[in-house]
Formats: sequence, C-alpha cells, structure tokens
Amino acid sequence: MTVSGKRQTLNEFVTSAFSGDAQLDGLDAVISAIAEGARQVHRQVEAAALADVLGVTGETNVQGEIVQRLDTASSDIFVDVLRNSGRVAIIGCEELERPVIAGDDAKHAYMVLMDPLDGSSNIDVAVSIGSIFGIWRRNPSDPVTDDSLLRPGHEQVVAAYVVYGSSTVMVTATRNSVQGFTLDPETGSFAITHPDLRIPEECPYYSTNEGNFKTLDESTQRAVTSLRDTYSLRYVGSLVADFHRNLLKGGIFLYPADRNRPDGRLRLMYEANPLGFVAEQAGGAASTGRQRIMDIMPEKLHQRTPLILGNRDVVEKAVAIIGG
Ligand code: AFP
Repeated sequence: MTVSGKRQTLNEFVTSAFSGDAQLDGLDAVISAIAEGARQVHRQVEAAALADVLGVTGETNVQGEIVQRLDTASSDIFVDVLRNSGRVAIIGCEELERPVIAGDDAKHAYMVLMDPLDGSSNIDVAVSIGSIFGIWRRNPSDPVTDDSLLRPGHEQVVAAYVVYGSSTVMVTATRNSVQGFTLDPETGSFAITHPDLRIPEECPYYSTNEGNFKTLDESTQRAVTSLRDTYSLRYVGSLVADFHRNLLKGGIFLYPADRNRPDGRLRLMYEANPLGFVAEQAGGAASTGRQRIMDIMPEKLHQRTPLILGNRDVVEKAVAIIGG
C-alpha cells in the first residue's frame, strides 16, 4: 500500500469533475498537463543544487528582472506539456515577452496564463516557491491573437497553483470548488489531501513586505498599522507560499501600490487573477484597494496591479481604510 493509499488522484478527480460537461471538454487534459509539468519542476527544484542548475542565466526578462536558470527551465517545461496536451490555443508567461500560440482549431479551446516559477529570489535558499496558472475558455470562432488573452479574471474556468515546499501541493479552483492535492513521492501522482478548501473564519496572520511601509501613502499606512495591531506578521516573499499558508490557516496578503511602484509590483494576468479566483471560490476576496481584481479589464499581458487578498471581512476592512 503506497503512502497515498486509496486517496483519489488529481487525474481521477478532474476526469470525473469535468466529464459530461461539453462546455469543459478537454479541460482535464490541460490540468493533467500542468500536474505533469509540476512533477518535472518538483524534481528540478529538489535536486537543483546537486544538478548545478541554481544561479542566473545572465539575461533580464520583460519585467526587468534577472532570470534564474530554473525560471527558464520551468517556463520551457510548462510550455511543452501545455502544447502537447493538444487542447491549448495560447499561453501567456511571465518569462516570455510575447504569448506562445499553440494551436487555433476548435480543439484548442483553452487559453493559459502562467507564472512558471514564482518567488525566484528564494530558489537558492531552499525557501518555498511555486507556479501559478489561470485558464480561460476561448471562443472557437475568434482568431487566436496576442490580445485573445486580455480577458477579465471572473471569466476564468479554472485557476491552479503549485507550492514546492516541505511537500509539493497543487491546488485547483473551479466555481465553488477548491481542492488540494499532495505529490506522493512513491507513485509520482498527486493525491487528494485537502478536499473542499474554504478560508477559515479566523484570521491570525497578515503578510506584507514591511520594508516598503515608508513608501506607502498615508491611508495605506493606516491600513497596515491596523493589521499590525491585530494580527501576527508572516512573510516568506514568495506570493504562492504566503497565499497558501493564509488559505489554509486564515490571513490577509497585501502588496499595495507605493511611491516606487504606483501600479504595484505583482502581475495581474498570472499572479493576481488566478490567486484572486482561488481566494473568491474559497470564500475570500481579492482587491486592488479600490477595485475587485476579477473585474479589471486587462490592457497589457504583463501589467502590474496592487493586490490585497485573503479573508473577505479583513480585506473589506483594509479596503475601507485605504479608501476604496
Ligand atoms: P521573484 O519571483 O522575483 O522572487 O518575486 C517574487 C514576487 O513576485 C512574489 O512572489 C512576492 O510576493 C513578491 O515578489 C516579493 O516582493 P518583495 O521582495 O518586494 O517583498
């Protein structure tokens, strides 16, 4: 008997969850492809120092960030598995300036936006990192162009993320259903470990880079001060890891706009939209401080946004103080 025993696997879950819904035909293949990519990235991350794949490539990506070798490796892995699923028309990726067009006939029904490796600055120090995905349905009669991806967050059909930490966990969210699966090191399959996830009522934590406090505007400083007076600070510096903790334990994450980053630091399309969708389906909320993240009509693939997400009542209180 393997360690995951008789637990339902992710592939079994998505096959049963989406079969019979013609509107979601092929979605199971896309999610299974992401799971396969996560298995490969897990192996690379786990053995990175041994395999000498730590460090930088010497290139700078479209964000102006120095690219880590594992950033490129993860991006290549996920582009390959998504292309090979045969169901994805276009892929937008944090590491790639332009989207990858993978197919344009009717069976290429999905559009994927991804951050293949989030928290790169934590790779070399063995701190949890992750991968983030948002999946939208494509209107098959529309041509596939770079602008096809510019759809609002509330149109997502699935959002998912993977945490590469003390264990490797993949969380998937569809309408009102958030499920967590853990990678079984023996079988290499993701088995269900966190069924029907909901953000707990209690909220013990707030997560923000306090080093930016001085550069926040006055009302945002007031909001952070009120959180500081009420909750314990927990901040890893990997959005996925901070969000995952808060999803399981309760908490609020904030990366507001500040004097140095008037549009915020995090990316709307492949960080805020997918995690905002997960938060909302788990009973939480996601805001810019002035607007619901899911309602933003995107203008650019790599646009940034302020982000506040977590327990709904705590997010709403912070937004009220900020003046949203
Ligand atoms: P990297 O991928 O460059 O490490 O950035 C990580 C991130 O996008 C997100 O995961 C963190 O929440 C945030 O940036 C950390 O930013 P600070 O280092 O400014 O706190």
